[in-house]
Amino acid sequence: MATSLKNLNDYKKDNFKDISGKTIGIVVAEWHDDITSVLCEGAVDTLLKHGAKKENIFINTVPGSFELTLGAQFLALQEEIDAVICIGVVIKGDTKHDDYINHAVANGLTNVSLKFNKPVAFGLVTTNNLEQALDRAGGKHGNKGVEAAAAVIGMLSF
Ligand code: DLZ
Repeated sequence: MATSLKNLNDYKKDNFKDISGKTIGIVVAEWHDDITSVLCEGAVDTLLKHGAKKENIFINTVPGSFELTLGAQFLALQEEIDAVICIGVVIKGDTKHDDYINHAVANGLTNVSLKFNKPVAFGLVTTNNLEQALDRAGGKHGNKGVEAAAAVIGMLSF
């Protein structure tokens, strides 16, 4: 978790196994795409850094974060996909839309992961304002896309 003391990019990599043969799907929400694109870059860079092959990474977009769950399911049901990373940004507004979306995505991705027995990373940045989102997309709290990719590598190494 990002706090004033902890950067999202601090992750344990001692137990990471070779992922050069793994195929990973990424689902990216188009809402706040200036931010989700940076998160996606962080995820891809991290996968490559730990041995994934570029040709084994498949990026798909969905309209908004609410659609991440179905996007993840479309990918997870493909036999060749070993893990899925979902990326989105939901910023609090005047209404409770963020609550509904965030809970739906958290529950939905948990279900997809358990249904298909594959790692599905929750790379959803859920913030009170734009600044907090930018802080977590290459800003002072690192890049949550990096953290999501690290989570997937960790689970593929389980
Ligand atoms: C409708 C909506 C709103 C208000 N805010 C966001 C947001 O901050 N981040 C995001 O990824 N998506 C948002 N959406 C779109 C919903 O996720 C979804 O795409 C639409 O409700 C259509 O199902």
